[in-house]
Formats: sequence, structure tokens, C-alpha cells
Amino acid sequence: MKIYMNDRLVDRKDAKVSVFDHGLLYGDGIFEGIRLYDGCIFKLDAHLERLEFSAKAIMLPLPWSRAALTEAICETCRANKLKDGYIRLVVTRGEGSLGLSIKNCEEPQLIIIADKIQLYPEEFYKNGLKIITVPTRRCNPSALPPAVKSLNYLNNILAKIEAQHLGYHEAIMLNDQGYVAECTGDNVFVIHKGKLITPAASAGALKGITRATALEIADKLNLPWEEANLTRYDIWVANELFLTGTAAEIIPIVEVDARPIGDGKPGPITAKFLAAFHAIVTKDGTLI
Ligand code: PXG
Repeated sequence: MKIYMNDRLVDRKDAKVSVFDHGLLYGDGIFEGIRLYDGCIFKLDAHLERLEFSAKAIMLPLPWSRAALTEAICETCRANKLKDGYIRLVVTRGEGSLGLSIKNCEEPQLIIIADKIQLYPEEFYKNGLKIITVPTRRCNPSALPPAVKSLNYLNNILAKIEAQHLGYHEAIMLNDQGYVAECTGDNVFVIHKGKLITPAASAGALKGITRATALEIADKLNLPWEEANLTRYDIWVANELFLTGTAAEIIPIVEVDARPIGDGKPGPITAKFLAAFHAIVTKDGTLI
């Protein structure tokens, strides 16, 4: 396997970062998770824009243009003879001294990994997933904006640990006001009385690329949608529920906190979203 490091492809065994890299020492860095479908990189520009915004928010100057990053990503996919898979783009603050200051970190490090992806089992898409709400709250946006896709995922990891201890694969995280923010690695959507509702980024949700795609699909299906605060009650009584994420794509949820959603089976509108999503993934992309 070839890994892209800074300005070239290297063998996996040579792809190494310094133990003084602030990405390792402090989670000081940003990343993107991107999908490759049949030789087409899905929504690459949107991912690179989000990376640029994350970089700006944490004051990490990116020395690579969008065109250079695009070429490096395509080159990595081609070198690994990948047609379908997952691309992980990571930018760390780079090597510095043993202190929080970013002043000595002069060279941000770029890492691009392109590999096969471990998908959720097909059964989850057919029969739906059962999830719970966990006690760990999503970070307050004034402490660490959840819109920044940073290397600091401990908040989400703690929630994931809680979910897995209880035998679940995903979990709903509330914000510090008790409203639904998102799941540990996916955005949340409710369908209720003919309307699609999802928490706003200000409620603690990442501006998911798949989330934006789901909103585009809603427009195509003529389904009205809004961003609104959702309580656990709104989730429990929803007609349908689904999650969106680059890895999960669109996944139907059939139970939350031991309450069946709708009739406890994936809903008919969710099925339309899944079909529409699969129809566009190879059309809306950058050819490698
Ligand atoms: N919320 C969070 C907190 C995420 O990390 C999403 C929503 C969905 O966003 P996209 O742009 O992918 O539609 C994410 C992204 C994993 C994993 O291993 C998941 C994500 C990122 C990296 C790894 O499950 N999800």
C-alpha cells in the first residue's frame, strides 16, 4: 500500500510521523473522510472546502492548494489501484516543542490514506439499526466548535464506548441544553408528519457532506425540510428516523432508547432516500 506523505507517495512501512507532531501530542489537526465509488470521488470539493474551513477555524495555514490536494488524492487512489473505498485526508499541526504553543510548528504534515472500507452489514440497511442516547454530551460549540473536523475525537469516542458497552453500534449525543446534536460519527434526521427535520450545526452537529446530500434529495423528492431543535421526545415519536455519514451512507433507525420508531421497521420515505443516494454517488464525483 502507498501512502501520500506531504509531497510524495511512500510505502506504508515508511509512512511515519514525528513523536513531536502536535497532531499526536494534542490532537491538533484536522481531517476528512471521503468515499470513492466506481472511480469517482464523491463530493470532493465540498470535503476540501470543509477542510479549508476547519483549517481556518484552528488557524492552521494550509500550504497546499485545492487543486494540489485534489491531484494528490487522485494519485493516491490510482497508485493503490482503488476503484471503491475510503480516503482519509489528515493534516496535522506538524512537529513542535513540548508545549501547547503552535509557534514552533512550522511545517503542517499531510497524510492521505486510500483503502477499502468496512461497511455496516447489509442487514442494518434492510432491517434498520437500534440505537440509544448516551450520557456523554456533545462539546459545547463555544468550547470546541463541532463544525471543526479536528483530530480531537475523544468526545465522540467516549460516547461510542458507552454505546458499545451497552451492545449498540451508534448513539445519539445531546448538547448541553439537552437537545439532540448528532450521533458519534453520523448526523440525525427525523421524518415526522411529512417533514424532514435535522438539528442545525449550532445545536452541535457537524455540517455533514452526506447530511447536505440528504437535504438535496429532500428537495428532489419535494419533501419539506427544516433545521430545528429536537428533543428525545421528538425522536421517540418520529414516524421515521435515519442517520447519514460518509461511512454509513444513509442508515434506517428502527429503535431508540427501547422505543420502536414508527412500526419498528425501516420507513418508506427512508427507503426513497437510500435509493436516491445510491443513484447519485457515482454521478456527483471527481474522476480519479
Ligand atoms: N458527525 C460527526 C461527528 C462525524 O464525525 C458525520 C457527522 C457525518 O459527516 P459526513 O461529512 O461524513 O457526512 C461525521 C463524519 C468513523 C468515522 O470511523 C466517521 C466519520 C468520520 C471519520 C470516521 O465512523 N464521520
